[in-house]
Amino acid sequence: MLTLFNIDTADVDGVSIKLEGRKLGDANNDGSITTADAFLIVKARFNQISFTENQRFYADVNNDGSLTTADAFLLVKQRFGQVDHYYQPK
Ligand SMILES: [Ca+2]
Ligand SMILES: [Ca+2]
Repeated sequence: MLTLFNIDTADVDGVSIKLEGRKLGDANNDGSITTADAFLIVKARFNQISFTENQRFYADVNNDGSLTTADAFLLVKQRFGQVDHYYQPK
């Protein structure tokens, strides 16, 4: 919950809130989806690196609960415009 104090509501004629979260697939949390994220996913898949739970969440782009090469492949498809940023076919 967000609470704002000491605001004179007489001076407010509108409220706009924009929330921007981390992009799904942004495994390295650099703000963009790149092949570097796909590479990290593959490395995590084959236990060459370990992901935090948060990284696992953002790397599981097909939302099946596990990290596989399918996540990396889907991310590459998104990167090259074959699926949209929701990882749905265009
Ligand atoms: Ca990234
Ligand atoms: Ca997955």
